[in-house]
Amino acid sequence: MKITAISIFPEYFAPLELSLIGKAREHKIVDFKAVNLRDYTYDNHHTVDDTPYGGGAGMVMKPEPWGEAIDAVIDKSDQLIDLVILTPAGKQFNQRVAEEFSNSAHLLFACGRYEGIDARVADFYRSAKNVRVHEISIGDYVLNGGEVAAMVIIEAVTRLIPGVIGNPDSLAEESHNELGSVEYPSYTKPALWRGHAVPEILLSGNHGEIAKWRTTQGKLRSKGEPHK
Ligand code: 6GU
Repeated sequence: MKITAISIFPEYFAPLELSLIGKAREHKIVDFKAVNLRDYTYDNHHTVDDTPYGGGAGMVMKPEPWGEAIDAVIDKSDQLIDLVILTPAGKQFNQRVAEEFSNSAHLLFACGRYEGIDARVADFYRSAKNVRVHEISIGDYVLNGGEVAAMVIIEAVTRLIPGVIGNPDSLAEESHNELGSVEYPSYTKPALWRGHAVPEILLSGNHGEIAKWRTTQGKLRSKGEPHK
């Protein structure tokens, strides 16, 4: 999978060299590249934003640098590109979307700052060949820019690619694979710690009863109730 992130802060993506995605890159499963949006400006000040039409507070990112930067990525690619425009007004990211994105050949993240990217950028690429546009938010709160959101999505998506996670069984069992279910609580040795014992059922060796207990506990947890 190719992953490209366009941003005015490409250094934000340095941690992707570490940990999971680091491994995925080493094994050539994921090819990540951060692109500096300012490389696609032509004025002396490398301007990427301007005041909003219609008035109001804040600044809007100009469409021209975005168009140039995205075109440069598209022109170098012969694959279908999933252009992910990060905006708090987008569709909320979840595990279903992560699974969809994990099948992409090329994820291209447009990380906006300020009051977002001129809306015509999304409109333009919606009618472009070989591009699918996704406007995505990672939750109901406001971040200063899409960079951290892109990192969240990259981590959620890349770990679903075969070969990125050491033990694929840990993918099959984990939280959110079924709608509304959240993972059951986990315990390891010692069996008694600071007066808190591991639930007896887990020591019973009865795998049928253990599976039932875990389902119940997972459901309690997903309602925000503590495990019993
Ligand atoms: Cl994708 N961007 C920004 N700026 N804020 C957000 C977000 C994205 N998702 C949640 N809040």
